[in-house]
Amino acid sequence: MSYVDEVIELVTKKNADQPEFLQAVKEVLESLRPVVDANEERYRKEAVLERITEPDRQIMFRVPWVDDKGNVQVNRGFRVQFNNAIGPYKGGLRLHPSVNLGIIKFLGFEQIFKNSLTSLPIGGGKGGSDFDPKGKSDREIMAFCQSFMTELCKYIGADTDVPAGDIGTGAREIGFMFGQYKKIRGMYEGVLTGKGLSYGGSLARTEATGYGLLYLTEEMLKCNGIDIAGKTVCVSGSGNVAIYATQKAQQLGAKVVTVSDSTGWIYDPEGIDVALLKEVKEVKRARLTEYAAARSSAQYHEGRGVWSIKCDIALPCATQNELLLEDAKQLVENGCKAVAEGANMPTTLEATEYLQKNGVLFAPGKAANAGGVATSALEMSQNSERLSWSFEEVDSKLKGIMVNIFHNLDDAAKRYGKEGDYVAGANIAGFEKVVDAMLAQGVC
Ligand code: NDP
Ligand code: 2IT
Repeated sequence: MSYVDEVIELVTKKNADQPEFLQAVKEVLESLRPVVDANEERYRKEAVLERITEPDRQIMFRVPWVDDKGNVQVNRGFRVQFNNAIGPYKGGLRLHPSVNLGIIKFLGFEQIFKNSLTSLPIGGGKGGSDFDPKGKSDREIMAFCQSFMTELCKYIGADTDVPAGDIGTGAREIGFMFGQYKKIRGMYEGVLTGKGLSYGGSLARTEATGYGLLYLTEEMLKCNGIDIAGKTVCVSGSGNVAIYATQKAQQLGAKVVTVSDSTGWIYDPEGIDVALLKEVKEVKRARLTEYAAARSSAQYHEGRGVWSIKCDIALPCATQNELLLEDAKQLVENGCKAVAEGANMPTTLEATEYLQKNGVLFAPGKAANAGGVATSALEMSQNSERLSWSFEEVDSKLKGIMVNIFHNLDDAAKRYGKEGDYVAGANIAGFEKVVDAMLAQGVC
């Protein structure tokens, strides 16, 4: 049995109850076959794959907090510190009722390779809680965040592990967590990224994931002879990533005609009104029905359905496994030319394979959404030198990083005879740097 097959079997046995983690591991290891086969003896001897698929540590803790009725609520908190071969652990905190250890492990595992692709010195980690921020008052959010940080602060620090936002964690939550860290540890340091601008945040971090997604997509299209201007785009989600992806797509001359949330979706053939979307989602924290009520060209539909709309480019920006095989078939039938993942693992393995086999350009999340964490690393640099850079400076660095990521993965794919397979390219390019560092540092 090949080394890759052996490790897939081992990881499957050890983590049978974690389907998302297994999905992420299989996708990565399958596409690493050419690299692993070429180095099989050394990698097997050093147990490289066993080590990279097992987190350095997994922290789980109780998060008690008092709701507005005076009742004590208890949630479960997580931080998975996966791999710090190339830098301190770095990755977001997800607050969503679906959160469990397997989901945090899948996200932490992906983060290792994503962070390596940015070319910046950051290792992989992820955390969060099964807390549901929906419908909670600001005071309840603060109570939860303070309790969460009271425990988490024992394990993180500017040079050890630097959390940030993800689903359900935005500027408000980062602010409450930063305040609690400072109070307990007595240290004013860049322990979190995505901070507000008045206390150490970076300009352009809010926009970075969505903007970065479009910078990479534009470069991928350009290298394949396609101009993004004039193209029709379907976006899913309506959170941080979706909003700024929509904004940048429109700045580049494309027309975005859909967005969605967990209850329904909007088809707006005139093009999404970003200012209105921001008002509904960032300010009012309301449902998309409010967007439809305020705009006559918009149609609101219950349930899921954005991938049924004809488009040239699809940008899934909501959550994992939201673009299924049947959606991929529909996109191909409608002439879709490119899919770039703003979310983490939004496309199932079968859907990815179908898109690639049918000639759709496919940019995987670990490359396409790396602009968020890359700009977080730029926030860390600014915190270290106690300076803040202008929006233009951060944005131009972000663009350079995204263009560079595309060329690195394109080159890696070509080196292993997999031209145009950007999934393999991203995994190989991300893996090579981490493994080099792991081998140099010995068994640890
Ligand atoms: P937000 O919380 O800002 O927005 C999430 C959006 O996705 C909302 O519209 C939400 O709808 C929808 N959504 C969430 N869960 C589900 C679900 N189970 N089913 C259907 N819709 C859902 O999060 P972000 O925009 O920050 O994150 C979106 C994706 O991008 C995630 O996969 C995240 O891991 C990834 N990502 C985020 C980065 C960042 O910097 N923020 C960086 C890189 C990747 P509703 O409002 O109804 O819940
Ligand atoms: O998935 C991701 O890359 C993020 N949620 C951003 C992580 C970060 O540290 O900025």
